[in-house]
Formats: sequence, structure tokens, C-alpha cells
Amino acid sequence: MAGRRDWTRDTLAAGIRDGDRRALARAISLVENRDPLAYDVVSDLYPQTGNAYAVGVTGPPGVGKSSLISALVRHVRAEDTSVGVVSVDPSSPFSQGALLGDRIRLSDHFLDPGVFIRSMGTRGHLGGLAEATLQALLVLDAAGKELVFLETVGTGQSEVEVIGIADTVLLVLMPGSGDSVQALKAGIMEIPDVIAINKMDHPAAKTMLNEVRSILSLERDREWRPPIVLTEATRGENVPELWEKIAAHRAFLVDSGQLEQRRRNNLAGEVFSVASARAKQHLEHAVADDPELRRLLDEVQRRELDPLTAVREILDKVFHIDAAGSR
Ligand SMILES: Nc1nc2c(ncn2[C@@H]2O[C@H](COP(=O)(O)OP(=O)(O)OP(=O)(O)O)[C@@H](O)[C@H]2O)c(=O)[nH]1
Ligand SMILES: [Mg+2]
Repeated sequence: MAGRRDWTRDTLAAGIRDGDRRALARAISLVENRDPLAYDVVSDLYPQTGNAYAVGVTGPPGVGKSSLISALVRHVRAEDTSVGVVSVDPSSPFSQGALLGDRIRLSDHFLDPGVFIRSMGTRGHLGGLAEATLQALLVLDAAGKELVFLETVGTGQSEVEVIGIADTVLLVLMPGSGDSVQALKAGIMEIPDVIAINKMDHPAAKTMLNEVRSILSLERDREWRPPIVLTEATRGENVPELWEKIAAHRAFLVDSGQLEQRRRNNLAGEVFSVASARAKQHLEHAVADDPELRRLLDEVQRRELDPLTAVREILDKVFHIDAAGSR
């Protein structure tokens, strides 16, 4: 048995392929810590991925995302589907591999060998959230999980972006999630594929349903019209209906040939967004560390140098891009 420190690139990749829980736990810790071994292992596993169906679950804090995932897991386990759950917590520096019981209300499933659940922090890395989510999904996919839930918390634009890798995006709201409704209305938040209005036991749930419905009615031309389901996660109320809607979205993607296209777009988008985040970080460090580049900014501020000339010089120096001819 390999101990904590004994994993190598090969044993870890093999362990993951076998669905070994300790290998999975280790790999996700490495992903979380941006350990170089994680990049190697994911690179080895990548050719075997693409089989898991990824459901991104997002929404404001405390709406019941984890409770709903738990109820959905219970529902799909009845059909023996193997499941992975990764709950990404942007606020936590990192989980140290601990199961954050408070955040993941999935303790019912801890003893089920067909379910693997982990919470993951991101150490505040710029662009780290999307990257960590992607890597964790690939690991669970390679481990043979048929269904993977990716939970991320947030309000507004970033929440849907972080799970840009998901095949189906489920937005969870509850009575009182006014900010998210505004973000949907203003077009700041991308329209999700399925919406759950959780805590339907709350008296204002119906009002919320009508509000969201009226926003979506403006989007009549869409090929897929996002269904809205009232749920009560804690009692499992309407959870089979919610699962049906997720399955219907999947069937829609498959039947219309869009799943393949969506995955291609998602992967290209992930590569681009992780590369952009890293390039930005590189640029910021370069400017901070280089007195000459900082001087350029001073000169712009003193109106001695125009902004776009400064841009050109910075790009030339940092990325060796001849920006003169670029748009
Ligand atoms: N009344 C009621 N409470 C619920 C329902 N679903 C979840 N809750 C409660 O709401 C609280 C938050 O639930 P979670 O599932 O942790 O919510 P979350 O969205 O995952 O929270 P974060 O991950 O911290 O953003 C818990 O106390 C749940 O028991 C529901 O349908 N009705
Ligand atoms: Mg949660």
C-alpha cells in the first residue's frame, strides 16, 4: 500500500484509473496545491477522459446547493450511477484535504463506495478556481465516475464562468436571491441550463418563481428553454423532477449533436481563460518588479507618454510582442 508520500506519477495515475479513493484524494489535494505532480498526472490521464457527464451547480451562498447535490446523488445512486462531487470553496485558502462537513452536506454518502466527495480550496490563486475545477473534473472522469457534480459558490458573472467546463449548468436560487435575479435580468449572468428555486417551503418561493419565469420569457428564441423547478432539498421534494430536467438537457444536447460542440467550446474556453489569467498575472508581476516598466506608467500619469505607446513598450518588453502592427 502506498503511503501518503509514496505516490509517484505512475502509481498515482494507475490508482486513479482503478478508482482508488486514496489516490483520488491525493490527486485532488495536489490539484488544490498546484503541485507539479498534479499537472503530470492529469496529462497522463487526459486521453482517457471525456466519459463523465459534468453538472455544474452554482448559486449564492447558503441557497442549498450542497443539500440539493446530496439529494440528487441519493436519487441517481438508486440507478447505481457512480458519482463524484467536487465542491470548490473560493473563500477557503485550502481545505487541507479535510471534508468540510458544514459546507458539504453529503455525509450520508461518505460510506458509499460509489460516491467520491471532496471539498477544495484554491489558495486565492488568480484564475485558480477555473483551473482547479477543471483538473478535479478530469481526475474524477479518469477514475470512471459517470456523473460529476461541480459545486461553486458565487453571485453574478463569475459563478457560471467557473463551471464553464460543465455539460449542464444548474443555477440554484432561493427566495431572497435578488442579486442573482438582477444579474440574470441585466444579462450579466449567463443563462443557465436548469434553474432550481430551492427552499420552496419558504412563503416567497412562488414570487421568486414568477420573477425568474418572466425574465426567461424574454428569451423566447432560445432552442433550449431553461426549465425552472421548485425544490426543497432537505426533504427531497421535487428532486426527481429536477433530475429529470437535468437528464432532459443532456438528452437535448446529445440528440441535437450539441454536446460534442459544447465540449469542444468549453475546452477551448478553459485553455484560453487559464492562459489569459496566467498571462495577466505574469504581466502584473513583471511591471511590479521592473522599475523601467513602472516608470512608463509614471510617465503616462504625468502626461509625458501617451497610454498606447506605453502599452506597446510593455508588451514588447514582457511578451516580446511587436504591438505596433497588432490590433
Ligand atoms: N428550509 C429549507 N432549508 C434548506 C433547504 N435546503 C437547504 N436548506 C438549509 O440551508 C442551509 C444551507 O444549505 P447548504 O446546502 O449548505 O447550502 P449551500 O448553497 O451549499 O451553501 P454554501 O456552499 O455555503 O454556499 C442549511 O442549513 C440547509 O439545511 C430547503 O429546501 N428548505
Ligand atoms: Mg455548499
